Parts: sequence; C-alpha cells; structure tokens
Amino acid sequence: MADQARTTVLRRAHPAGLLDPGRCLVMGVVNVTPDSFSDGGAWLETGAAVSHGLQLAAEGADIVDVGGESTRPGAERVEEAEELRRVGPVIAELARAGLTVSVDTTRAGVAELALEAGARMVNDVSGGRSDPRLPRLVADAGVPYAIMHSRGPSRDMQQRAVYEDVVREVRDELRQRVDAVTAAGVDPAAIIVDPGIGFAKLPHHNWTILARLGEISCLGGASPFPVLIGASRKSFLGRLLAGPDGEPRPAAQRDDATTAISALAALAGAWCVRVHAVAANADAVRVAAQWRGHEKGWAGGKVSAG
Ligand code: PMM
Repeated sequence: MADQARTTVLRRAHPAGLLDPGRCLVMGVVNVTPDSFSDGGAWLETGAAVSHGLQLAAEGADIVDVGGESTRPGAERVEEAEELRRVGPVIAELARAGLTVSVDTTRAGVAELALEAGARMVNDVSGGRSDPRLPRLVADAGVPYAIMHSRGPSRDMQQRAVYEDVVREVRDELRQRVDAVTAAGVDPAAIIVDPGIGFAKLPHHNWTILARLGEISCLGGASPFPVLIGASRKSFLGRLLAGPDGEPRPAAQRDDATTAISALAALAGAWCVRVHAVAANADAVRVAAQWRGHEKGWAGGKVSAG
C-alpha cells in the first residue's frame, strides 16, 4: 500500500488557469485580521497588508492568499461587510501590482468582489459547505478553486476530530465535496484539494495525513488532484517542539519546522504549500524539485545541472 501511494503521488497535478513552474508552488499568507493565531493584528491596516503581500512576493511567493476572517479553532465569525472592508482594497492593490492573488473566504459575496478586484483564485476552507452560492460563482468565473476538508465552523470544530481511519474519512469527505461542487458546475480541472491540517484534527491526525498524501490526492479515483497543504506555524508543530517543561513552542518559532514540512510535502508531490514566512519555504520547494527530478525512474519536472 505504501509503495502504491508513493507511485500515485509522484504524478504532481496542477490546476488549469495558473502558471506551472514545474515545482511545488509557495502561497504566502496575508491575514487582514485582528485575531489570526500566529500573526493576528500585524497586517490589519490596508497599507501594512499591501506592503506585506509585496514583500512575500519579493521573497518568492507564487501566490498571495488574502483573508479577512480568522479560522483559528474557537474563532467567531465576522460580518460580511467587515470581511469585505478588510480584503477588498488589499486585493485590488496587490492585483494591480501584478501579483497572483487568491482570496481566502467562505462567502460568495466576498469572493465576487475579490474576483472583480483582480483575485485569480478562491480558497474556501469550508469546501463549498458554508455558502452554496460560492461554488456556482467559481464555476461561472472559471478560476481555480481550493476546497479544504473540515467538519463545520471553527467555533467548535475540534470536538469533531474523531476518526477511525483519518485518511479514509478525510479522503471520502473531500470526495463528497468535489462531487458537490462539480454538480454545481465547477470544472474538475480547476479543483485543488486540501486535507485541512489543524481543522477538526488532533496532532496525530495531521501527521498521518501528511505521511500519506498520495492517498488524499487521488480521493479514491484514478487521477490525482492538486494538493494544497497549510501546516504553517500550526499548533501540532508547537506540540512536537515543546520544551522540557512541556510548554508548546510559540507560533513565531515554528517557521523552521514549517520549512521542513514544505520540503517533505513538495517531495511527496504537493501542488502548493501555504506559509507565513516565504523565503525559506521558497528555497525548500526548489530543493525538493531537484530531489524529485533526480529520483530514479521519474521523468517529469525541471532538473538543472547545478
Ligand atoms: N489554514 C488557515 C487559513 N486558511 N486555507 C487552506 N486552504 N488551508 C489551510 O490549512 C488554511 C487555510 C489557518 O491558518 P492562518 O490563520 O495562518 O491563516
């Protein structure tokens, strides 16, 4: 089974509609929120958020993902008007500067204005469950659509982190979301799947999923979907790196571990990693691309002599 999973994941998939550099992409996070778990409040003001997005692009982000609503466990929802007020001007400026911008939202109203402002991709942590109008909007716009696995709103999602076989259940639940959004008109070639690291998952669930990405990417079918991984600074890394007193490592000191995950996920065939600190991760995915390119029997990707 392990060999089979590795063979499957080696076929790195890429969604229609975005440039393919032949390696795992890096998505830089711009949280225009007061309460995100690792950088809440740092980029709440429009000018600061725009500068941060430009900085992430300069450091090597292929995509910048702009969100106006925190999804950390226990977070309450914000009003749609407030979410729009936060992300609209930031997306417009970053798109005007030529960046590839993704909007991190579960609402059709926010996605619609974001696409009008120049966003070129929708990242929906509810996988189309939160707002049924969102898949239809994405279908009409014809943009790439990341659908993430979760089990309901952030407020109480950790209570639903109960699995007998986490890989099978996440894969089957993602498959249902893929079927639902394609029934709403989304082109399967535009779909990116995300197992939702930290969303209704305990630490051992996250590690099992990461170690078996190949099984997630195929969703039980023959062809792989592009896989997006958002592990950056998440609490399972803090738990892994706890000090001798058992205190989890703080979020701001989890970037090296995040980079290690990015290298391994890219090696396993992930399409993109979503990270807060871009520079080291941009290096990591390039290292992984060379590694993959030199693996015996693998014929795709770009390999340099260097
Ligand atoms: N995680 C967060 C927010 N958006 N989107 C996707 N597709 N995958 C994720 O894992 C994900 C996400 C929460 O992290 P943040 O507060 O650092 O943005």
